[in-house]
Amino acid sequence: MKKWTTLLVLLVLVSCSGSGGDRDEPEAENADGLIVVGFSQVGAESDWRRANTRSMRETFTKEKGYKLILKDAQQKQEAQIAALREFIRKKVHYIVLAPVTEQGWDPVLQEAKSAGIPVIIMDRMIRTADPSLFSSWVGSDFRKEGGTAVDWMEKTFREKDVLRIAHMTGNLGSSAQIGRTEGLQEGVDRNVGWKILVRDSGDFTQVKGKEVMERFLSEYREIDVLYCENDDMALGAIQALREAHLPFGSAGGLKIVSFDATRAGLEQTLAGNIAFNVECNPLHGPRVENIIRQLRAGRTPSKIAYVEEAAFSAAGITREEVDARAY
Ligand code: GZL
Ligand code: ZN
Repeated sequence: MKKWTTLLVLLVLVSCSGSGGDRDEPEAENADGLIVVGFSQVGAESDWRRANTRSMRETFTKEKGYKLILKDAQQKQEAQIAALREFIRKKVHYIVLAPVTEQGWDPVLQEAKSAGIPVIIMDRMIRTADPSLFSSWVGSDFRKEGGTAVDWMEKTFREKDVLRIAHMTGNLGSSAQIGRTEGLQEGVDRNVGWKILVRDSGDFTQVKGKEVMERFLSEYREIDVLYCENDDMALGAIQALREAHLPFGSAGGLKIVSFDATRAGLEQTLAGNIAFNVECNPLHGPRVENIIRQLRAGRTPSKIAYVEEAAFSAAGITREEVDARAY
């Protein structure tokens, strides 16, 4: 009797170990044949970000053969790294990363590469010594966005000998902040009369934008331009200006330059409260899907793909343009 029992136990053990399949290859398809996309999103800090998330949800639907796993990191890099490790454990087919800041991604991207999972970077950029760690990046040319704003400032304030600028930045270390700040710095280097009175980060949110603007106004009464690196912070600054009963926009006084051109931002531009607004297009879902299609077809997508972006002035924008906006 003893001999048979041992044999039976042995058979059971062998059959169990076999059921795990080949543990180091991504599953070709998951249970219901869907392509599983793990998406690590910065957060939900702004209208822009929420539109960006919507674009991804609308693109990667079950009907189109996808399963989207979305993780919101509340603007914390360590939460994004944990999300990527979870995607690797789950053996997703593709990872999409919208990196909160540019530095510190190589170790976790190396783990994804070792697991054979392609990574697509979207929106902001990463700094890496090893470009093989990601398949493709799609996003904005943030420095060009800054340049567009500065071109408008040079034209608009040509006669002013001195231009006193308050600079509200986004998340420090994010590509959007780095590029838009570089654009302004190039303008300051070119225009001897431009003075940056004060600089602080509003973290791309409306609440922080209001707080920072209140501080700016408590320290400086004579500000000609607020160079504000997204619409949500600009909305906060407008609240602060209203509470301080200070003139701004078409009423004269301080002029606001902003970025994103979200619907709320363009409503303020149409109302004359924001003088100039540089578009930052969040609708990256279809672009990311196009990259995944190329990878699935065995083609090599372009490493870098910038999206075309426009700009709107209070003087030129129309109601039709605002109503036509997709986000
Ligand atoms: C820009 C994006 C920025 C937006 C902000 O592509 O990274 O982050 O300008 C958002 O609104 O928070
Ligand atoms: Zn942009």
